[in-house]
Amino acid sequence: KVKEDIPLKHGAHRIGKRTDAYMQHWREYGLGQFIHWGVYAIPGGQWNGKTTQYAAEWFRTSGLISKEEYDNLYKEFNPTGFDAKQWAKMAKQMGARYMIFTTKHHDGFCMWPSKYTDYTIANTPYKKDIVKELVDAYTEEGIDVYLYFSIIDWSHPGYVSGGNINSADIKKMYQEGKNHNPFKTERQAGLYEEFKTFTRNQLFELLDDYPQIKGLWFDGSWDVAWVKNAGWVDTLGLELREKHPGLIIGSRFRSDEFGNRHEDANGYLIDDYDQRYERNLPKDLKETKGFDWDCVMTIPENQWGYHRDWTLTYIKTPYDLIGMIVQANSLDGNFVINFGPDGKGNFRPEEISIAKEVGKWMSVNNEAIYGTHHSILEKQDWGYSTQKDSYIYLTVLNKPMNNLLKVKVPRSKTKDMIYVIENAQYLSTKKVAKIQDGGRDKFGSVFYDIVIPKDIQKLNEPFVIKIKLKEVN
Ligand code: FHN
Repeated sequence: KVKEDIPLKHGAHRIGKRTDAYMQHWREYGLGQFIHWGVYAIPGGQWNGKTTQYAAEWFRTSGLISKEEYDNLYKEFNPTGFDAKQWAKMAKQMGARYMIFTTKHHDGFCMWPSKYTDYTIANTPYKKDIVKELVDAYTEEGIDVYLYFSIIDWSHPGYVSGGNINSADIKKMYQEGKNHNPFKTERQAGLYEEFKTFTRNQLFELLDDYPQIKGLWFDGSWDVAWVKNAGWVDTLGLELREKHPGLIIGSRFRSDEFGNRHEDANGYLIDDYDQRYERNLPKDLKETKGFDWDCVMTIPENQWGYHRDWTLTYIKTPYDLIGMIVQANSLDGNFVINFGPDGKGNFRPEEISIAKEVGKWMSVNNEAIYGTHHSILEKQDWGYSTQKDSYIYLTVLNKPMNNLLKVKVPRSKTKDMIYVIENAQYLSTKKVAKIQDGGRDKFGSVFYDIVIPKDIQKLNEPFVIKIKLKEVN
């Protein structure tokens, strides 16, 4: 028996993927850059000789700095080293095709001169509009810009958290219809109305001021007060889309009326792509449920903003990140690497070198990433495969000890036909790959052994073999 959908007022507005050109373009990015930058970059996780182990962009809550001290940091924000054009060049060289920038993180500090608050870049010694500089510079380099916007805003008197809808007890209470009221007083409830108007104004302001942007990237929408306003948020989303045709918004903006985030009560994706993958990747296509998605990834374990001490956790290597770029694209997602510049506007040397290494690899192998999707090959131990038209890209992350790469090619869906590899070539050397018959299994899959030559054996990095399949009988 087919389960009937629950009628929802504020669930998904579409079943299945967006099919327009804007979203098709989004799907083909492959690689993006995230930048977390704000006044938290000044302390960089340290204050009066003490270091927070926790995420540096949450420093206001670290207990190492008083709220008052933190809220006055902006008076020192003067990133004299900031060069938007250079940042955009670095992103371009890394191979990023979109960029997400924190216009406002949870502390509420605005990197643009918002007219709705004084807590902005305009009132720092730097004065200039950082969002504008970045939007212009990245757009100039052909990199699409998305604006990160935190719903949580600790600087606004009307902002109330009311708890996290992700916590099991709150979610249960909410879903059972028990009145979980996020507001302790009526005055608080009234002030929250002001906060909603303020949030709405700021979002329209961003769309007005930076019309080139392609989308808004929301965060902090797990707050119960926001979730409680699902209907209002839904309308706001529709208004934003009306104002900015093609606007792309992920699943972190709103919930349905039952407090479900990302997927509504019927299992449909809310808004344009799944934003659940933060510091983790789906393991297979089944897990993605066929949704569009991107994954945002930190280089240390969980530091988004600048933290002075990068010895606290493991730091991902360029090859860790390249492996993840390929994994994401092989599962139809985009991969986004986060950077956290310091208080002067400089990227730390480790980030510069990672961007260079990733860029070096991308410049040779980006054909395996841009515009590709999951391939018809099943996941194999040597790495991941992506596909574009009839070409399949095998990205080898685990080189076999015997230098014979066993590739399993599936059975064709056409009766009595099988797939054979028509030709194969290394993307880095452009040389033809030597292929040997590797046998068949009883299900009709064909195996090939690709003989890895000396020059590729010597490589100390992932490599790509581009193969073309042909159906024969
Ligand atoms: O709390 C934030 C965190 O600081 C960071 O901005 C990430 C990026 O996705 N989002 C939140 C945690 O989910």
